[in-house]
Amino acid sequence: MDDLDLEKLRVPLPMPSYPEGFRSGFACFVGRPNVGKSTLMNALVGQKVAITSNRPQTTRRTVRGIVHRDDAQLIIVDTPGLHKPRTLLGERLDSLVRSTLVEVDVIAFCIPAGEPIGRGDTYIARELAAQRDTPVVALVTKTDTVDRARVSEQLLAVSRLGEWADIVPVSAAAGFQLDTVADVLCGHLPEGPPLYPDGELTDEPDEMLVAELIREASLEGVRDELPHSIAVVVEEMAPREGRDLIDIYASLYVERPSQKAIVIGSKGARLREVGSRARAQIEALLGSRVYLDLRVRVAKDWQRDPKQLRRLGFDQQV
Ligand SMILES: Nc1nc2c(ncn2[C@@H]2O[C@H](COP(=O)(O)OP(=O)(O)OP(=O)(O)O)[C@@H](O)[C@H]2O)c(=O)[nH]1
Ligand SMILES: [Mg+2]
Repeated sequence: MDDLDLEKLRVPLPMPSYPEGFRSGFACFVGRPNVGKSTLMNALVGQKVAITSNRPQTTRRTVRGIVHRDDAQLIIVDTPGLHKPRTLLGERLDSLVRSTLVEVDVIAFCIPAGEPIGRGDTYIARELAAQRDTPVVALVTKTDTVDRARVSEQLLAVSRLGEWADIVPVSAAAGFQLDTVADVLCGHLPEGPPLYPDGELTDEPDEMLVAELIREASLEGVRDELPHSIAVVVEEMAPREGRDLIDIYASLYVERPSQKAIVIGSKGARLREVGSRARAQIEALLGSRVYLDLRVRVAKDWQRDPKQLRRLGFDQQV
């Protein structure tokens, strides 16, 4: 997983010029699973840099998305949803979020408009109150799912939950208040030059984006615990000689043989569907035709096994 040292990234690029008063820096999105953090980051960036799904715990790594403006460069660090960890993977994700919080200029705490504030939110609010040096902005997300009265109620409830630098209602789906969110977050960044080249929307390597797109495709239609059990690794990715085609060899890991059967489906039908959904997304991302070889493998109980976690790339983050 990510080697998270944002300080290393604070090296200014040799930019020819940037306007006086230009701001740049990092905002971290935190909140319970499934509250719309990744969807909101994608909407602000203007491109899908993180996968999303209606399954909790979709995001498992910190993903950086970059918002370019005339007056600022805002680097959003999307994090895995915080919840009570039940596995070693869960614990690692939890500590990943904690280590991210101390490195950013502003924290955005996401709470959905349509759900009552629960124990999970209270727990996170308490954690954030301990980050005394970093301003926290509360974002009430998914406002399109409820009526205006409910949004007002939720704004009030959130204001009682802690001390916030600002509270902003927003809907990524409806494009409501996206500029306001960006304005508010940029207002908390220090003055300084851009940290990423113009137009760069993420610093995720292509292999990682591809693996995530395959995982996203595989989440559709699976139930219960299975989404948690799926991990994807791109083993090899290279342009085929003399052809406008990229060959991608990827492995989709599950934890048990019974899950393997589910993912593959009757006569391989499900796996073929996942492959073609993923391929369409990957071709759009890479701007090239793609041959995707997708194998399903079992890595027994990988979420609880330190060795397997390392193999699947979840070790460098703590
Ligand atoms: N109606 C509506 N749905 C939204 C909005 N934002 C996100 N969603 C949906 O909510 C679900 C969760 O979105 P994600 O962005 O994956 O949530 P997350 O907070 O990143 O979840 P984790 O990565 O699991 O922590 C998805 O099905 C999204 O399509 C919104 O503004 N309006
Ligand atoms: Mg997410």
